[in-house]
Amino acid sequence: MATKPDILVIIPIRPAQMQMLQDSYTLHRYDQAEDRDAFLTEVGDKIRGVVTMGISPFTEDMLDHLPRLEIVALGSVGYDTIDVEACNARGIPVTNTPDVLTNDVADLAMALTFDSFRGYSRGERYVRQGRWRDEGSMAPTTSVTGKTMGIVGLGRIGKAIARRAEAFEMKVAYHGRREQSEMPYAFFDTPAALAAESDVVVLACPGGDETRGLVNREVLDGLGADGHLVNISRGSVVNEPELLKALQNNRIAGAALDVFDNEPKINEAFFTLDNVVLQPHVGSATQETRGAMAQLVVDNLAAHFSGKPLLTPV
Ligand code: 8YV
Repeated sequence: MATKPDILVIIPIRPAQMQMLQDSYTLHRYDQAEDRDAFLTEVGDKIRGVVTMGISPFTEDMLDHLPRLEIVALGSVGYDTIDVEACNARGIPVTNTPDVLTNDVADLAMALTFDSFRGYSRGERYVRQGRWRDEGSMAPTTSVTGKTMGIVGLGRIGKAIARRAEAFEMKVAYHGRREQSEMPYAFFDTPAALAAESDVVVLACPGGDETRGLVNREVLDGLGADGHLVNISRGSVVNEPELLKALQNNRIAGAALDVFDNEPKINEAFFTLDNVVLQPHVGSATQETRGAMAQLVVDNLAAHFSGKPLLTPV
């Protein structure tokens, strides 16, 4: 019997799919190692595949420890922490999990938009704290109908958000690397110009160096005192100290965030603000979608090790 290929698990996938990996490969649990550097040095020579996600660094230095590596299979759509260029330069393909998470992430973007405008989370706190009983009705909030949503990054997820926004009778505009003239939405060539025209800016672009700090003071001031920011992309896209200042001084109306700098130990200044909605990075976190994402990891590895074309190479 042929020996099972050795796989390094940097971030595990769902239990059912981990079991499938266990059946077909010899797994080396970097995620459970006490001394990770020593572990990498110890097992690196035999590793042929890596399982990880685009929220954990995978660097050229790690590649140097993996001379027989053939494939990196990500359990995420994002790959901003993965040195894809260095992998590809060594002929190592990287796979990710597009499409299967699009609807869930777009749903969260809409839910956050509604929450920021209509104050659902705030309302929930208002009821639980007995304030409805003691103080009477909560102050009216802001309607979503007819407002303009500016989407940064009109990729698969951005387009799914746009379709939902249209169904809620919002106007849609966007900023991205290039204009997509086939799309029926207004294009703005800078995020600040988009923000100035938008009631809510929704971030749906990839993270990484290209978009780092893209939402800066100028963009926040473009949104203005009635504007909202929704982020379902990566914390790195926002200059977080500037966002905090804008929220603290009510220079924007509100923000609804699924992603942050330094997750999960996020800046606790957010905890004290009433004009921000906070979620623990759950855009794709449904049973269905996380299962489908994990299955793509299994299927991409199976395709690779049986000499078939990869399903979803980056
Ligand atoms: C998950 C994500 O948080 O796919 C991504 O890029 O950010 C999310 O779907 C990720 O898979 C880690 O759990």
